[in-house]
Amino acid sequence: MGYRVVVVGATGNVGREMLNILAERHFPADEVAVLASRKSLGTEVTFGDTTLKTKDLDTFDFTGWDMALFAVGSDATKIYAPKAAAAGCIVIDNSSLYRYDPDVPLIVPEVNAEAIHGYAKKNIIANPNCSTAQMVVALKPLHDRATIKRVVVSTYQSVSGAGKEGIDELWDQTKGMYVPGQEVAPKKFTKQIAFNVIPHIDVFMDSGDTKEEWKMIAETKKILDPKVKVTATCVRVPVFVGHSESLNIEFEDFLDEDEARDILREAPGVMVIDKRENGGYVTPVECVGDYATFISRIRQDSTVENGINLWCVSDNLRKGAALNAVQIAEVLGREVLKKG
Ligand code: 11C
Repeated sequence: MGYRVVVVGATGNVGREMLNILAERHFPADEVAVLASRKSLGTEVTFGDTTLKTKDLDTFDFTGWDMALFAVGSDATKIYAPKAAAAGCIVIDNSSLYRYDPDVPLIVPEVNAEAIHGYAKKNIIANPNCSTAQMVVALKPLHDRATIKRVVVSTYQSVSGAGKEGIDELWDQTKGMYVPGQEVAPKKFTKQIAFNVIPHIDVFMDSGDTKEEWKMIAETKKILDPKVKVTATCVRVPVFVGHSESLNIEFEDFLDEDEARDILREAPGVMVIDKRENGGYVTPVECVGDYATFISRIRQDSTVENGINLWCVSDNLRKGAALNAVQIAEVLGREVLKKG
């Protein structure tokens, strides 16, 4: 016997990827329900070889369903996730609403799968921010070997992190640059994104950090180790899919660059492509549709006692969102629900 699975927000970019990945990985689902808001009601979405018609999130009864993968914003999550959880359906939530709640585990399966057992307090499990997910996959095996003290991360985040409106704005603005009179003014982003970069993602906090930067700090502490210090600068770049990160990592113990490369080669969820030659590294367009967190440019940082620099790229809609949520569902099935 398999699972009865709900995908909430099934018509969005992340919801569609969740369905693709559930099918690709042959998730043992006996039944899948796809839910959407009233305005997308009846829209058909693809699940493997079949087509499913969306049902109304507002009236759906979660009773008897094993798990619900939520890919809607925090406002809708606030209304419907507690409803699902109260009906006994375990919520795997992609929004930021529950991530910092001490009674909700925040899981990246390659890093802290064992924390899943904390789900029972609220029947909710949180999925991290995309930029955090790929970073902690890269950091975990290195932390286990040499204990990370501090990470300086600069991100190069694709417009799909800002949803369909972000993708459309980059596309329309880029085309508009070539057609006099059809220039597209910034709307989703605060400045022109075509042929530009913007050092601002999410709202500003009192500290001067943006919320995106704050999330990377808070989530890394919760998932990996509260003792690890992180400082981040998050930047939006004119790339459709795939977040990139430059990481400068300082360790307690010395870690040689060759050993770091060997450790990462063996690490779950990681693919090392690191040749010191033209093109011997991964760029975001090459990671689209893949599961891995790609690591390149691994090298010693000789300006500190125990430092390593590296470059980390991943599909933000997959490892950063839908894939991680499905991996959590797999752990939940294997370690907790144990059906079949
Ligand atoms: C971005 N990282 O690239 C954001 C998107 O907290 O789940 C995901 C926001 C989140 O804009």
